[in-house]
Amino acid sequence: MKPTQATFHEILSWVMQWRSVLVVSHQRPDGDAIGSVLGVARYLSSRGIDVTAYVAKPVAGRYRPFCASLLTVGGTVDINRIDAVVCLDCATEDRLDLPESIDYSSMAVPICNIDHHVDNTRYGDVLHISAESAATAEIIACMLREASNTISDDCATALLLGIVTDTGGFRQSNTSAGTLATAAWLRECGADYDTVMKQIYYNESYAYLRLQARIVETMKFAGDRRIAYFCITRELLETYAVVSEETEDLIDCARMIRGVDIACRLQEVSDGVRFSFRSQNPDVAVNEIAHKLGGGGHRMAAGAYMRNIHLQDGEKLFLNYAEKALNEN
Ligand SMILES: [Mn+2]
Repeated sequence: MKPTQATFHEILSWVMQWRSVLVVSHQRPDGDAIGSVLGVARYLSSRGIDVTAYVAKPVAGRYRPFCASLLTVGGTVDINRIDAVVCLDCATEDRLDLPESIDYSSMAVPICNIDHHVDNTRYGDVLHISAESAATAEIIACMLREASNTISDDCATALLLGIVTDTGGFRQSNTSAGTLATAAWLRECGADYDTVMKQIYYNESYAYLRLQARIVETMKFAGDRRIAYFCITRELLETYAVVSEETEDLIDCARMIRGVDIACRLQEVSDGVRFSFRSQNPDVAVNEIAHKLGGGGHRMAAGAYMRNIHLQDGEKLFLNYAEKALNEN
């Protein structure tokens, strides 16, 4: 039986009962994943809990200034010395960014699942899923705010990083009054707003900007120009000397074009194609397109990963589903 929704108080007292906790998020962690992991890890450490904050691979350079020495990057974790695992911002158990030494299905350790993805599979033993929250970091900040008047400045900075990145710097429609109030509270707690904004929005390499220019120049359109998309080949990344971890936000080039309802980035990877989708029209749910391609996500932001498929075939599939999605509206 799937666990029912726990209150903030229940979640926090459940987590605080353990001596040693592993905190993880999803593979290819974004700002919310990293901010959530760091925020929880800092809070639990300050309460005397032995925390392992784990990511399997080095995080993108822009996030590194927030990590200090807190993150365990790669390697093995001895599950026998872990009392509980806290999973953050991860909708499905198979996307968890666990050490290779740990197999989810045979893991006998209790699990807490905190997330804001509408399609979360409700795995784990105790959970709090809030699809209304803009970021998992927002859920955590609300939880900590209920428990304490204040949190440390670096815990607040980590959570602010999560909220800023998952709202696109407070530009996206998921930014509610509650999101802004929570961000304001984090700033009162001493969150370093300036560093977060500079690291995320004023921190591109010239190589990246050149690639962006190329993508804008060669943007493809369909569906009466309501669909804008581009393909990133491995050759293109090599030519521009940009690593694939840095390509996440290029989709903004497509979505910011006036009249575009569906933006998509198709990226060629070693064994298939990775898709990111953004909707600019509340009536067009891009997670429905993502589901058809074996992925998932939110109505306005989603993704998919198809193995054993060529870029051209991925493009055809995407166009077919995207045009259908538009015709239904
Ligand atoms: Mn998130």
